[in-house]
Amino acid sequence: MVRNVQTLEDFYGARYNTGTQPDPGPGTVERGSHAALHVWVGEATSSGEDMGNFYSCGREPMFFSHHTNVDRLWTIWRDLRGSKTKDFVDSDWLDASYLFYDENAQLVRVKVSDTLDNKLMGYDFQKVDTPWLKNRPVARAKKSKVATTTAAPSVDSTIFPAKLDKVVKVLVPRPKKSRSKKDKENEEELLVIEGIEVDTAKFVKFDVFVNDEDDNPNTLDKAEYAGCFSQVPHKNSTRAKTKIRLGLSELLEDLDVEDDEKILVSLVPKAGGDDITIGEALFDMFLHLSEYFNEIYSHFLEAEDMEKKIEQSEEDD
Ligand SMILES: [Cu+2]
Repeated sequence: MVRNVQTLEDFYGARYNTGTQPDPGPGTVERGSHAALHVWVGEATSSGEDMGNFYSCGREPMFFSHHTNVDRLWTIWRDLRGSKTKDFVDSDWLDASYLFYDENAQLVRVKVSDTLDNKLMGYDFQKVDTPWLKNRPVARAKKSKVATTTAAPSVDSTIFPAKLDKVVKVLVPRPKKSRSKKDKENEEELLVIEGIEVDTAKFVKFDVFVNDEDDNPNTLDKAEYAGCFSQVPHKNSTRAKTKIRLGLSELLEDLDVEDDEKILVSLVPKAGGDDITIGEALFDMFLHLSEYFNEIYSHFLEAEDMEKKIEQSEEDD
């Protein structure tokens, strides 16, 4: 969950507040190990009770230790950021609040901003070694030429929307190549998979690989593995349209293909593929001078809000 995640949005998930489309896109903290454990512990039925479904997972005692561990991983991630921005500054998020009963059966209102530092809530996690941080995965094939020899179609052909009932391979051109260390610190290179359409009541999962020479890639501990999309089922069935962003700067270094113009992307269905449609795959560069950006962005949101209020009051007049 740490690999290939440089930006807040890619860890926590995309911005979701008034005016945003539903399901703007889950972050790695949610869609990887979190979803996997829900579904793994739930019954092997399509609805997956108790742990494998949103409405029933709280009935499973395991739920509480699982989510405590998610909080612990979240804390480790925040600590690893050192002086980099740890949290969004969007007040819509920080001031969002929820009602809980406390130990005296009194209702208390808790804001998101109250929960970001666990020490303020009166507990801390035992410090454990994190030797895995230093172990970058090894490439199955360094400097692979698969992107120049493959017969896979280019992303600009008409392969999308594509149903994920089998492995889909596509060539994606990069916006920039041969980037310096400084370039990478400023801008994250992202593979964006847009228009992922799924049934919210089903468990679905697909894995994403870059330059993997296998017809059916499935090696998750090698550098070619870029990440996954997965979803814990909800009780109600609706069509959801979402997206994921996968940071690629580290991965391209590990594969030693920084100078290549194109990469070969494999989308590999693992569960419910019959029911997954992919809108498109594209590259994007994301500026992540994050502290600075975050601040500018929050001012922009405030100004936008203000504008809406003025427009509204003009309409009312
Ligand atoms: Cu959960």
